[in-house]
Amino acid sequence: MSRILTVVAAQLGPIQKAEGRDVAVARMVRLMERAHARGAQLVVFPELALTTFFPRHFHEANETAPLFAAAKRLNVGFHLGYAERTPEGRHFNTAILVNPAGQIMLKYRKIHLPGHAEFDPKRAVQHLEKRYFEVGDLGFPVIRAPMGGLDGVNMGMMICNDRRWPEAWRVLGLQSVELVMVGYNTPSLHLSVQAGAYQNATFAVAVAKAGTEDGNELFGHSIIVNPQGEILAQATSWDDEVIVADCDLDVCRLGRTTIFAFDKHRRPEAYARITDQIGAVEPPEWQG
Ligand code: CDV
Repeated sequence: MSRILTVVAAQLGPIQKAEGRDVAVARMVRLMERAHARGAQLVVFPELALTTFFPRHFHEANETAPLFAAAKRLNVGFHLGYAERTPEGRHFNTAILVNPAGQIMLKYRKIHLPGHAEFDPKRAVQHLEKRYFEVGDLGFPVIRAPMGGLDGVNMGMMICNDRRWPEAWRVLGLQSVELVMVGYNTPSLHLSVQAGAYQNATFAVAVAKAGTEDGNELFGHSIIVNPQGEILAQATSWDDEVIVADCDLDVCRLGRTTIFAFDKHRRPEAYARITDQIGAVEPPEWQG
């Protein structure tokens, strides 16, 4: 029996600094409607989807109400990246997974924050994620929850730069993830999504903010990838666009029970450096 979930990557074109979050949310509602017309059961939006990439302001919950209403009306789940401010005033680069009833089923806070914390006069373009956000404190969680017509789908998330780190994928893989959602604002790179999906026998949907945003090029190329690491669908524009794939989640079992049967083949006793060490060290010199 197959377990098919129809997943849509809802790529967003650029959101300029002057553009209000209400405008971005209205664009996202239209994308959700287009996704629904293509049979979507789960719609995935990019990282920091409500604003231009650099978060100079933080979202208020009520501004996303139209998204929750559209999800209910269309009976689709969605994934949304946004800049979170907690009641205590802490800031995180966050993604949530919401079911059609509007319940938040999973929250993830970005762990790998690229860039720097202070203004760098040598850089033409600043990347101040370390200034604006704290390192995520929720680990890399996976939840098994109903989605589409399926009783249980194992879903996890990462955000943009996280996808470049195999450790992030493996932590999700070790929780039997079947669908990884990745929102990004990036100038480059698919390989890590294809490799991560393959090495952990999971589907992945990687969704871009695309085009020229506040003078900066964003890569686009949103993709949906299968557990063989093959691209099932890819965006072709630099604008708002939906791409769709029917993901048969039972396909994940093939990799998991053969080449990547973790319980049979992993050798954690040889991996200590991964958790004991942060930076690389030099190898010993050959004394021959
Ligand atoms: N939003 C990101 O995390 N972007 C980073 C930077 C380095 C461009 C990335 O890895 O894509």
